[in-house]
Amino acid sequence: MLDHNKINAFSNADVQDMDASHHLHPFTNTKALNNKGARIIDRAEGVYVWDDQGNKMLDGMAGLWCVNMGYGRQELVDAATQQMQQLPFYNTFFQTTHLPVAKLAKEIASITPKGLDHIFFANSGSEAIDTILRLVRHYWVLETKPEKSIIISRENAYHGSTLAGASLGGMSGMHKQGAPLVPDIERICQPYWYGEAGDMNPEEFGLTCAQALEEKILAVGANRVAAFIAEPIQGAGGVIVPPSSYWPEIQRICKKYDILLAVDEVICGFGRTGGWFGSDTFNIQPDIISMAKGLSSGYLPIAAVAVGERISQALVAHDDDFNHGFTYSGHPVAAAVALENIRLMKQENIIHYVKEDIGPYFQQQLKTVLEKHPLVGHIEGVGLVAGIALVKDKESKTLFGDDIDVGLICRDHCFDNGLIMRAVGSRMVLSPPLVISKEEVDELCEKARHCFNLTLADVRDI
Ligand code: PXG
Repeated sequence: MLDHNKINAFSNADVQDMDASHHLHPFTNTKALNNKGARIIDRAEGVYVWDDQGNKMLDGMAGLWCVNMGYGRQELVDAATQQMQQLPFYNTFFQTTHLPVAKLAKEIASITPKGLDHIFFANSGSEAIDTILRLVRHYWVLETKPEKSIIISRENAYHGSTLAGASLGGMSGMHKQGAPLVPDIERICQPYWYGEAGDMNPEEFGLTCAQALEEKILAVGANRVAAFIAEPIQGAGGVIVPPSSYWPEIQRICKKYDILLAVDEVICGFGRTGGWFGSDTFNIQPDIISMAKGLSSGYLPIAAVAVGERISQALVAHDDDFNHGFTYSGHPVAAAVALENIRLMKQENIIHYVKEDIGPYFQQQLKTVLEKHPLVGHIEGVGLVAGIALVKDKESKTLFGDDIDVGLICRDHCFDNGLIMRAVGSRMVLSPPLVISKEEVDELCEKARHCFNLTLADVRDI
């Protein structure tokens, strides 16, 4: 075998040079990165990753919200190897199928919320979101209501980076690039209680934010609205957990106006919140959901859309093609890995572990160790996902000014001190592998406390 991926055949500078000369990184200021040189990640095991200098880091982000079953799972490697030997690829376009994809569709249908029994495969969360957009609009055409083409989403939502994903998302930085966006998309406010509720209590605020959907539907006309799309908990937006009044009201409004409810489970799916899906945790009954990331624990790219009866029946009843799909829709190797990943999740009782054991412990330890810290304004989370608001003044909830990027300062201290945490503006977010132990949670919290101290020392006098 070639040793082209053995890091010791290359110096750190060799890799950084190749990278700076030829690799365009996603969501990255290329100039700034190339001046500094990328950090080179070399290997991983359990909840830890190592860089090429031998520095060990606790991965509080599970890669990028995805390595749910942890690194180094030989079972997943074996599943990929065996499938590659037997059938490395065959398409599913022209009336063919194969065992891994058929089995995986059945398996996913058995764990998705009630009625979501038909599965369309894609390779990334963004492709799954594109699929949802095309499918819900197509559905209303089949229902002879083609004027129902508007999709309502939310400010500060993240639904991926393809044109449909960027358009549906509520990230202004993304809207500025590559426009014009997909038409017929409207947005409402996010249910960010800590940051945006003023004097309202969480329940009042949750209702108010949900009722913004009703106002928007009435403003554009219910006869024009195809669907509402939202993440159960906003992930990349900073881990925003909606008040408990929010989702029931959204559900009521969608029913009342006959609007499809699309739930983006790319982060919340596969155990993150202590249920198979965020929809289970929040008791949502969606018409259609997207999933990716935790489906294969990130070992291979695979994503899916689970379609409820209403849409699937319309598709089946309609004697024509749905003109959509990807070369690698239902890739056999990715499907085999996803199947093995779900088997492992069941064997290790991971949903129960997150819901009843490690999730509550994680949330409680974050509060015990970090809540009193002078930088910490608020901690929110469910299961194994959490967002921590860093503030200049706890009492008044005052944020740092634009001249201080407290999140990035904190993130860099974390990296330098053996902890990977992501910064979303001034919010620090955590989403560790679901297999994390209590000792590892303790280590994570202690490291975070240490890094918050270092951050405080940096920003106190500015
Ligand atoms: N929906 C949601 C809710 C996501 O979180 C996507 C769709 C798109 O998935 P793909 O596989 O196309 O990336 C995502 C992805 C971050 C970050 O910095 C988050 C995501 C992706 C990249 C970075 O937090 N989420």
